[in-house]
Amino acid sequence: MKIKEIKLHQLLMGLKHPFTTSFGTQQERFITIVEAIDDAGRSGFGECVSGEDPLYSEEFMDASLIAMKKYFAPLVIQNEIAHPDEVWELFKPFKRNNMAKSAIEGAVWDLYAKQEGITLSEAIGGRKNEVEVGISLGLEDTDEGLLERIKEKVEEGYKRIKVKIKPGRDVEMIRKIRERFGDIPLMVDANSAYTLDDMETLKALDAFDLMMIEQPLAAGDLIDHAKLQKEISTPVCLDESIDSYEAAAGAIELGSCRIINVKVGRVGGITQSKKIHDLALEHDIPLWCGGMLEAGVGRLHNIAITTLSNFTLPGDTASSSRYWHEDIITPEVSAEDGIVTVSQEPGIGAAVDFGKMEQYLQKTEVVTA
Ligand code: OSB
Ligand code: MG
Repeated sequence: MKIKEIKLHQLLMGLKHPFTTSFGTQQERFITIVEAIDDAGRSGFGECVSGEDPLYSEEFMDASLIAMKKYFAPLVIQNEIAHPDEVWELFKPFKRNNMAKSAIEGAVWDLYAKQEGITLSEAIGGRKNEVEVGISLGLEDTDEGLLERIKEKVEEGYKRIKVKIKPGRDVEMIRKIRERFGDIPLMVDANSAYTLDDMETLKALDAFDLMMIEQPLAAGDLIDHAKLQKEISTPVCLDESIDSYEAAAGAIELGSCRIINVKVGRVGGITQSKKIHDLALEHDIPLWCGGMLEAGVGRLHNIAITTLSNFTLPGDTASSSRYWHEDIITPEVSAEDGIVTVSQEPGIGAAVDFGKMEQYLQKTEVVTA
Protein backbone atom coordinates (compact mmCIF):
# COMPACT_ATOMS: atom_id res chain seq x y z
CA MET A 1 0.00 0.00 0.00
CA LYS A 2 1.02 3.57 -0.54
CA ILE A 3 0.12 6.04 2.20
CA LYS A 4 -0.07 9.60 0.93
CA GLU A 5 -0.62 11.50 4.15
CA ILE A 6 -1.33 11.11 7.83
CA LYS A 7 -3.66 13.37 9.77
CA LEU A 8 -3.40 13.68 13.54
CA HIS A 9 -6.79 14.77 14.88
CA GLN A 10 -6.30 16.02 18.44
CA LEU A 11 -9.40 15.85 20.60
CA LEU A 12 -10.35 16.87 24.11
CA MET A 13 -13.24 14.78 25.37
CA GLY A 14 -14.95 15.37 28.73
CA LEU A 15 -15.69 12.21 30.72
CA LYS A 16 -19.28 11.64 31.87
CA HIS A 17 -18.07 10.82 35.36
CA PRO A 18 -14.61 11.43 36.91
CA PHE A 19 -12.36 8.35 36.83
CA THR A 20 -10.13 7.82 39.89
CA THR A 21 -7.30 5.33 40.20
CA SER A 22 -4.41 4.98 42.65
CA PHE A 23 -2.47 7.42 40.42
CA GLY A 24 -5.04 10.20 40.17
CA THR A 25 -8.42 11.51 39.02
CA GLN A 26 -9.30 12.26 35.42
CA GLN A 27 -12.16 14.49 34.29
CA GLU A 28 -11.26 14.69 30.62
CA ARG A 29 -9.26 12.79 28.06
CA PHE A 30 -6.85 14.05 25.40
CA ILE A 31 -7.05 11.71 22.45
CA THR A 32 -5.29 11.66 19.11
CA ILE A 33 -7.06 9.97 16.23
CA VAL A 34 -4.62 8.97 13.49
CA GLU A 35 -5.99 8.97 9.95
CA ALA A 36 -3.82 7.29 7.30
CA ILE A 37 -4.94 8.14 3.75
CA ASP A 38 -3.88 6.06 0.73
CA ASP A 39 -3.42 7.22 -2.87
CA ALA A 40 -7.01 6.20 -3.69
CA GLY A 41 -8.27 8.52 -0.93
CA ARG A 42 -9.29 5.73 1.45
CA SER A 43 -8.76 6.31 5.18
CA GLY A 44 -7.67 3.97 7.97
CA PHE A 45 -7.91 4.99 11.63
CA GLY A 46 -5.87 4.40 14.77
CA GLU A 47 -6.04 5.95 18.23
CA CYS A 48 -3.18 7.04 20.46
CA VAL A 49 -3.89 6.00 24.06
CA SER A 50 -1.09 7.90 25.85
CA GLY A 51 -2.22 9.70 28.98
CA GLU A 52 -1.99 13.46 29.29
CA ASP A 53 0.73 13.00 31.95
CA PRO A 54 3.20 10.14 32.46
CA LEU A 55 1.30 8.65 35.43
CA TYR A 56 0.17 5.26 34.13
CA SER A 57 3.41 4.76 32.21
CA GLU A 58 6.27 6.89 30.91
CA GLU A 59 4.40 7.82 27.76
CA PHE A 60 2.40 11.04 27.53
CA MET A 61 0.48 12.67 24.71
CA ASP A 62 2.74 15.67 24.00
CA ALA A 63 5.70 13.32 23.60
CA SER A 64 3.70 10.80 21.57
CA LEU A 65 2.61 13.54 19.18
CA ILE A 66 6.22 14.52 18.57
CA ALA A 67 7.21 10.88 18.08
CA MET A 68 4.38 10.32 15.59
CA LYS A 69 5.10 13.52 13.62
CA LYS A 70 8.87 13.24 13.62
CA TYR A 71 9.42 9.48 13.23
CA PHE A 72 6.52 7.12 12.78
CA ALA A 73 4.16 8.91 10.38
CA PRO A 74 7.01 9.80 7.94
CA LEU A 75 8.23 6.17 7.98
CA VAL A 76 4.90 4.71 6.83
CA ILE A 77 4.55 7.43 4.19
CA GLN A 78 8.05 6.93 2.78
CA ASN A 79 7.93 3.14 2.64
CA GLU A 80 5.79 0.83 0.54
CA ILE A 81 4.02 -1.51 2.97
CA ALA A 82 2.78 -4.89 1.73
CA HIS A 83 1.36 -6.02 5.08
CA PRO A 84 0.87 -4.20 8.41
CA ASP A 85 3.08 -6.75 10.20
CA GLU A 86 5.99 -4.95 8.50
CA VAL A 87 5.33 -1.71 10.38
CA TRP A 88 6.83 -2.90 13.67
CA GLU A 89 10.09 -3.78 11.86
CA LEU A 90 10.10 -0.39 10.16
CA PHE A 91 9.80 1.34 13.56
CA LYS A 92 12.28 -0.94 15.31
CA PRO A 93 15.39 1.32 15.20
CA PHE A 94 13.47 3.79 17.38
CA LYS A 95 13.25 2.56 20.94
CA ARG A 96 9.96 2.24 22.83
CA ASN A 97 7.29 4.96 22.38
CA ASN A 98 4.91 2.02 22.00
CA MET A 99 1.68 4.01 22.18
CA ALA A 100 2.83 6.33 19.40
CA LYS A 101 3.95 3.36 17.28
CA SER A 102 0.70 1.52 17.93
CA ALA A 103 -1.47 4.48 16.93
CA ILE A 104 0.19 4.73 13.52
CA GLU A 105 0.35 0.96 13.05
CA GLY A 106 -3.35 0.73 13.99
CA ALA A 107 -4.31 3.15 11.22
CA VAL A 108 -2.29 1.03 8.76
CA TRP A 109 -4.10 -2.13 9.93
CA ASP A 110 -7.52 -0.54 9.43
CA LEU A 111 -6.55 0.78 6.01
CA TYR A 112 -5.17 -2.62 5.00
CA ALA A 113 -8.36 -4.42 6.07
CA LYS A 114 -10.48 -1.89 4.15
CA GLN A 115 -8.34 -2.30 1.04
CA GLU A 116 -8.78 -6.09 1.30
CA GLY A 117 -12.51 -5.74 2.00
CA ILE A 118 -12.28 -7.73 5.24
CA THR A 119 -12.92 -6.91 8.89
CA LEU A 120 -10.02 -5.90 11.13
CA SER A 121 -10.80 -9.01 13.16
CA GLU A 122 -10.34 -11.20 10.06
CA ALA A 123 -7.15 -9.36 9.11
CA ILE A 124 -5.75 -10.14 12.56
CA GLY A 125 -6.87 -13.79 12.48
CA GLY A 126 -9.74 -13.49 14.95
CA ARG A 127 -12.58 -16.01 14.90
CA LYS A 128 -15.26 -14.75 17.28
CA ASN A 129 -18.39 -12.90 16.18
CA GLU A 130 -19.09 -11.62 19.64
CA VAL A 131 -16.99 -10.80 22.68
CA GLU A 132 -17.76 -10.66 26.39
CA VAL A 133 -17.09 -7.40 28.14
CA GLY A 134 -16.62 -6.31 31.72
CA ILE A 135 -16.35 -2.85 33.18
CA SER A 136 -13.66 -1.01 35.13
CA LEU A 137 -14.93 1.23 37.94
CA GLY A 138 -12.81 3.96 39.47
CA LEU A 139 -12.61 4.73 43.17
CA GLU A 140 -15.50 6.82 44.50
CA ASP A 141 -15.31 9.28 47.41
CA THR A 142 -17.20 6.80 49.55
CA ASP A 143 -17.56 3.01 49.44
CA GLU A 144 -21.34 3.55 49.41
CA GLY A 145 -20.94 5.55 46.19
CA LEU A 146 -19.00 2.69 44.63
CA LEU A 147 -21.65 0.15 45.69
CA GLU A 148 -24.25 2.25 43.86
CA ARG A 149 -22.14 2.28 40.69
CA ILE A 150 -21.62 -1.49 40.90
CA LYS A 151 -25.35 -2.07 41.27
CA GLU A 152 -26.00 -0.10 38.08
CA LYS A 153 -23.35 -1.99 36.11
CA VAL A 154 -24.38 -5.43 37.35
CA GLU A 155 -27.92 -4.58 36.23
CA GLU A 156 -26.60 -3.54 32.81
CA GLY A 157 -25.27 -7.08 32.48
CA TYR A 158 -21.49 -6.59 32.41
CA LYS A 159 -19.74 -9.96 32.62
CA ARG A 160 -17.36 -8.92 35.37
CA ILE A 161 -16.76 -5.96 37.60
CA LYS A 162 -13.28 -4.54 38.14
CA VAL A 163 -12.74 -2.04 40.92
CA LYS A 164 -9.72 0.10 41.59
CA ILE A 165 -7.97 -0.28 44.93
CA LYS A 166 -5.17 1.55 46.72
CA PRO A 167 -3.69 1.34 50.23
CA GLY A 168 -6.45 2.22 52.69
CA ARG A 169 -9.21 1.51 50.15
CA ASP A 170 -8.90 -2.23 49.78
CA VAL A 171 -9.84 -5.08 52.15
CA GLU A 172 -12.80 -3.40 53.86
CA MET A 173 -14.13 -2.01 50.58
CA ILE A 174 -13.98 -5.44 48.93
CA ARG A 175 -15.63 -7.02 51.97
CA LYS A 176 -18.57 -4.61 51.54
CA ILE A 177 -18.84 -5.44 47.84
CA ARG A 178 -18.95 -9.19 48.55
CA GLU A 179 -21.49 -8.69 51.35
CA ARG A 180 -23.76 -6.67 49.09
CA PHE A 181 -23.42 -8.51 45.76
CA GLY A 182 -22.45 -12.07 46.72
CA ASP A 183 -20.37 -14.05 44.25
CA ILE A 184 -20.42 -11.74 41.21
CA PRO A 185 -17.34 -12.05 38.95
CA LEU A 186 -15.12 -9.50 40.68
CA MET A 187 -11.51 -8.41 40.33
CA VAL A 188 -9.33 -5.55 41.59
CA ASP A 189 -6.74 -3.30 39.94
CA ALA A 190 -4.11 -1.55 42.07
CA ASN A 191 -2.25 0.27 39.29
CA SER A 192 1.07 -0.47 40.99
CA ALA A 193 0.15 1.11 44.36
CA TYR A 194 1.61 -1.60 46.65
CA THR A 195 5.00 -3.09 47.55
CA LEU A 196 6.00 -6.40 49.11
CA ASP A 197 5.84 -4.60 52.46
CA ASP A 198 2.05 -4.74 52.02
CA MET A 199 2.08 -8.55 51.94
CA GLU A 200 -0.43 -8.82 54.79
CA THR A 201 -3.02 -6.73 52.97
CA LEU A 202 -2.42 -8.54 49.69
CA LYS A 203 -2.79 -11.90 51.42
CA ALA A 204 -5.99 -10.72 53.12
CA LEU A 205 -7.53 -10.22 49.67
CA ASP A 206 -7.28 -13.99 49.10
CA ALA A 207 -10.37 -14.35 51.30
CA PHE A 208 -12.65 -12.81 48.65
CA ASP A 209 -12.31 -15.27 45.79
CA LEU A 210 -11.32 -12.55 43.33
CA MET A 211 -10.85 -13.50 39.67
CA MET A 212 -7.46 -11.78 39.84
CA ILE A 213 -5.50 -8.88 41.28
CA GLU A 214 -4.19 -6.61 38.53
CA GLN A 215 -0.76 -4.94 38.77
CA PRO A 216 -0.40 -4.80 42.56
CA LEU A 217 3.32 -3.90 42.50
CA ALA A 218 5.58 -1.48 40.60
CA ALA A 219 5.07 -0.82 36.90
CA GLY A 220 7.77 -2.73 35.07
CA ASP A 221 8.50 -5.14 37.93
CA LEU A 222 8.54 -8.89 37.25
CA ILE A 223 10.67 -10.19 40.13
CA ASP A 224 8.57 -9.03 43.09
CA HIS A 225 5.37 -10.07 41.34
CA ALA A 226 6.83 -13.58 41.01
CA LYS A 227 7.56 -13.58 44.76
CA LEU A 228 4.05 -12.33 45.48
CA GLN A 229 2.35 -14.90 43.24
CA LYS A 230 4.04 -17.67 45.25
CA GLU A 231 2.54 -16.25 48.48
CA ILE A 232 -1.07 -15.64 47.43
CA SER A 233 -3.74 -17.84 45.87
CA THR A 234 -5.45 -15.05 43.89
CA PRO A 235 -4.08 -15.01 40.33
CA VAL A 236 -1.84 -12.03 39.64
CA CYS A 237 -2.65 -10.28 36.35
CA LEU A 238 -0.04 -7.94 34.90
CA ASP A 239 -0.92 -4.72 33.09
CA GLU A 240 1.78 -1.98 33.38
CA SER A 241 4.63 -4.52 33.61
CA ILE A 242 3.84 -6.09 30.22
CA ASP A 243 5.21 -3.32 28.03
CA SER A 244 6.63 -5.56 25.30
CA TYR A 245 6.68 -9.11 23.96
CA GLU A 246 9.95 -9.62 25.86
CA ALA A 247 8.33 -8.55 29.13
CA ALA A 248 5.49 -11.03 28.53
CA ALA A 249 8.02 -13.80 27.88
CA GLY A 250 9.91 -12.85 31.06
CA ALA A 251 6.75 -12.76 33.18
CA ILE A 252 5.70 -16.19 31.96
CA GLU A 253 9.14 -17.68 32.55
CA LEU A 254 9.46 -16.18 36.04
CA GLY A 255 5.89 -16.96 37.09
CA SER A 256 5.17 -13.29 37.73
CA CYS A 257 1.50 -13.67 36.78
CA ARG A 258 -1.14 -16.22 35.80
CA ILE A 259 -3.13 -13.84 33.58
CA ILE A 260 -2.12 -11.04 31.21
CA ASN A 261 -4.05 -7.89 30.39
CA VAL A 262 -3.06 -6.98 26.82
CA LYS A 263 -3.29 -3.34 25.89
CA VAL A 264 -2.48 -2.92 22.24
CA GLY A 265 -0.94 0.54 22.72
CA ARG A 266 1.21 -0.45 25.68
CA VAL A 267 2.87 -3.35 23.82
CA GLY A 268 3.44 -1.43 20.59
CA GLY A 269 0.52 -2.46 18.39
CA ILE A 270 -1.48 -5.31 16.92
CA THR A 271 1.49 -7.25 15.54
CA GLN A 272 3.11 -7.40 18.99
CA SER A 273 -0.24 -8.21 20.61
CA LYS A 274 -0.66 -11.20 18.28
CA LYS A 275 2.83 -12.40 19.18
CA ILE A 276 2.06 -12.16 22.91
CA HIS A 277 -1.25 -13.91 22.25
CA ASP A 278 0.45 -16.89 20.62
CA LEU A 279 3.07 -17.15 23.36
CA ALA A 280 0.47 -16.97 26.14
CA LEU A 281 -1.66 -19.61 24.41
CA GLU A 282 1.34 -21.95 24.31
CA HIS A 283 1.80 -21.47 28.06
CA ASP A 284 -1.87 -21.66 29.11
CA ILE A 285 -1.92 -18.04 30.25
CA PRO A 286 -5.39 -16.58 29.56
CA LEU A 287 -5.67 -13.04 28.24
CA TRP A 288 -8.11 -10.18 28.26
CA CYS A 289 -8.02 -6.80 26.61
CA GLY A 290 -7.60 -3.79 28.85
CA GLY A 291 -8.77 -0.27 28.13
CA MET A 292 -7.31 3.23 28.28
CA LEU A 293 -10.54 5.25 28.30
CA GLU A 294 -10.62 5.04 24.51
CA ALA A 295 -12.90 6.80 22.11
CA GLY A 296 -14.62 4.68 19.48
CA VAL A 297 -11.63 4.03 17.22
CA GLY A 298 -9.52 2.53 20.01
CA ARG A 299 -12.56 0.69 21.34
CA LEU A 300 -13.08 -1.04 17.96
CA HIS A 301 -9.40 -1.99 17.74
CA ASN A 302 -9.73 -3.54 21.21
CA ILE A 303 -12.76 -5.54 20.17
CA ALA A 304 -10.94 -6.80 17.07
CA ILE A 305 -7.96 -8.09 19.09
CA THR A 306 -10.34 -9.73 21.59
CA THR A 307 -11.66 -11.97 18.78
CA LEU A 308 -8.38 -13.96 18.99
CA SER A 309 -9.02 -17.31 20.66
CA ASN A 310 -6.94 -16.93 23.83
CA PHE A 311 -8.77 -13.76 24.91
CA THR A 312 -10.96 -15.91 27.12
CA LEU A 313 -11.72 -13.44 29.92
CA PRO A 314 -14.06 -10.43 29.61
CA GLY A 315 -12.15 -7.23 28.73
CA ASP A 316 -12.51 -3.58 29.76
CA THR A 317 -14.03 -2.84 26.35
CA ALA A 318 -17.35 -1.50 27.59
CA SER A 319 -19.93 0.48 25.56
CA SER A 320 -19.09 3.92 24.14
CA SER A 321 -21.64 5.32 26.59
CA ARG A 322 -19.50 4.14 29.54
CA TYR A 323 -17.38 7.28 29.23
CA TRP A 324 -18.89 9.48 26.51
CA HIS A 325 -22.08 11.44 26.06
CA GLU A 326 -21.43 11.07 22.36
CA ASP A 327 -18.70 8.94 20.79
CA ILE A 328 -16.98 9.85 17.51
CA ILE A 329 -18.07 6.75 15.59
CA THR A 330 -21.33 5.67 13.98
CA PRO A 331 -22.64 3.27 15.09
CA GLU A 332 -21.27 3.51 18.62
CA VAL A 333 -20.01 0.44 20.50
CA SER A 334 -22.90 -0.96 22.45
CA ALA A 335 -22.82 -3.93 24.83
CA GLU A 336 -26.06 -5.86 25.28
CA ASP A 337 -26.05 -7.91 28.45
CA GLY A 338 -22.25 -7.76 28.51
CA ILE A 339 -21.83 -8.91 24.90
CA VAL A 340 -20.53 -6.82 22.01
CA THR A 341 -21.31 -8.08 18.53
CA VAL A 342 -18.39 -7.72 16.11
CA SER A 343 -19.32 -5.61 13.10
CA GLN A 344 -19.04 -7.31 9.70
CA GLU A 345 -18.20 -4.04 7.91
CA PRO A 346 -14.64 -3.84 6.54
CA GLY A 347 -11.86 -2.52 8.79
CA ILE A 348 -12.71 -1.37 12.31
CA GLY A 349 -16.38 -1.79 11.40
CA ALA A 350 -17.83 1.68 12.01
CA ALA A 351 -17.46 5.10 10.41
CA VAL A 352 -15.49 7.86 12.06
CA ASP A 353 -18.06 10.64 12.23
CA PHE A 354 -16.34 13.96 11.59
CA GLY A 355 -19.58 15.78 12.38
CA LYS A 356 -19.60 14.33 15.89
CA MET A 357 -15.82 14.79 16.22
CA GLU A 358 -16.08 18.53 15.53
CA GLN A 359 -17.27 19.32 19.09
CA TYR A 360 -14.07 17.80 20.54
CA LEU A 361 -11.54 18.80 17.89
CA GLN A 362 -8.75 21.12 19.02
CA LYS A 363 -6.34 20.77 16.15
CA THR A 364 -5.53 18.61 13.11
CA GLU A 365 -1.92 18.34 11.97
CA VAL A 366 -1.05 16.81 8.60
CA VAL A 367 2.13 14.85 7.85
CA THR A 368 2.98 14.43 4.15
CA ALA A 369 6.02 13.22 2.22
O1 OSB B 1 -5.13 0.22 34.66
O2 OSB B 1 -6.49 -0.66 33.33
C1 OSB B 1 -5.98 0.34 33.81
C2 OSB B 1 -7.74 3.44 32.47
C3 OSB B 1 -6.65 4.26 32.20
C4 OSB B 1 -5.38 3.82 32.49
C5 OSB B 1 -5.20 2.55 33.05
C6 OSB B 1 -6.28 1.72 33.31
C7 OSB B 1 -7.57 2.19 33.05
C8 OSB B 1 -8.77 1.43 33.37
C9 OSB B 1 -10.04 1.74 32.59
O3 OSB B 1 -8.84 0.60 34.23
C10 OSB B 1 -10.17 0.92 31.36
C11 OSB B 1 -11.26 1.41 30.45
O4 OSB B 1 -12.44 1.28 30.82
O5 OSB B 1 -10.97 1.91 29.35
MG1 MG C 1 -4.82 -1.85 34.91
